[in-house]
Amino acid sequence: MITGDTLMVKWNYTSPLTGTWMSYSSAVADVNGDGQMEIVISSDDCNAYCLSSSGQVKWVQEALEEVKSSPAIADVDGDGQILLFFQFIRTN
Ligand SMILES: [Ca+2]
Ligand SMILES: [Ca+2]
Repeated sequence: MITGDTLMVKWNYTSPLTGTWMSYSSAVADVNGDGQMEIVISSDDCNAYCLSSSGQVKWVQEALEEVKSSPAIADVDGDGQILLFFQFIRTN
């Protein structure tokens, strides 16, 4: 995360499985409806990560396949519940 005013790195997060940077753009939204924004990150380590605004892991979702896209987040049917969309590449 980089501050908007000084462009200083505030914190960063690397895959705990590979130790590498996440390859795709992140998405920012209040995914659990608590009024605080979360950062959702796709990873080619076969997981999706949800981080707090301070960089703490809130959840990790195993994807079984490499996640090959940035997440999209929206309430696509207008019921107040948002959905997270990821694109995977099946290797077999
Ligand atoms: Ca939230
Ligand atoms: Ca919905």
